[in-house]
Amino acid sequence: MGRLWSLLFLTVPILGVAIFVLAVIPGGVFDDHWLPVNINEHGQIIDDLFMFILYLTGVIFIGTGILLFWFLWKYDTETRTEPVKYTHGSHTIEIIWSILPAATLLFIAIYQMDAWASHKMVPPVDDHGDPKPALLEVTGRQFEWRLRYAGRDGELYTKDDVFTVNDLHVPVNEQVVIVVKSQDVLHSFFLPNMRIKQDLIPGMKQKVWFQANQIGQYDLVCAELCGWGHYKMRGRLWVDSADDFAKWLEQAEQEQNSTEIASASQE
Ligand SMILES: [Cu+2]
Repeated sequence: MGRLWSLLFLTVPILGVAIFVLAVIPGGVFDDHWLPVNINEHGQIIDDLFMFILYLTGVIFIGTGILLFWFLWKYDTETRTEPVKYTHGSHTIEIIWSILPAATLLFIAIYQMDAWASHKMVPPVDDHGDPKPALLEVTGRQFEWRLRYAGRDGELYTKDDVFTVNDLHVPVNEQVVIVVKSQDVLHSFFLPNMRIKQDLIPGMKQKVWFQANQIGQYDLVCAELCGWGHYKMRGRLWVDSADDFAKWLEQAEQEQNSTEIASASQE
């Protein structure tokens, strides 16, 4: 009976590894269920980091899985009747298993510095080397995304700003900078296809940036449990051609102006 348990334990690493293998084979059974398609010019560095950590932890997982099984199998109580011997352990092995993980974590910390810099530290610049102005501001609030576009003058927080809700439009093949903030509680601005995820902290303005390289409609979701309606805090990301984007913004502006006129004439 004891050995049956060790076999049962073995199925966990075997199943785990099988899913790993299926998931990383391009065009495989789980190919579409692993990472969503990357449409950010600068997204590959995140995927590479992810896969590197996946392979590394995968190897360690297989090793410890096999070790666990081997101990269970070898020291089965039904076949081994001699009493347990206690030992004070091995100083050398303890040193090795402390240094190895420390060195591995240090290596990952150094290895990921470029990815961190490109996504969090070095915002895009314009032709003159100045920081590129933000195209829009996104405000997370329970339970929707409020968007404020810079409008015609290309400057945020001016009279011609255009307001929308949940439908985030951006032009393709262009560096886009977005100011993100929260109005109430912790939210997380998540564009899975852009490999962008930024926690929003009330009272703090932050910037995210990306360059979409594929036209289409994608997800904009909140990745922080922010209240009862968290599940429906879902927007859409539209990557448009430059022309379509300009048309859409103009239309949004017209709609905004006509409702303003309508509400003003009712007063
Ligand atoms: Cu939220």
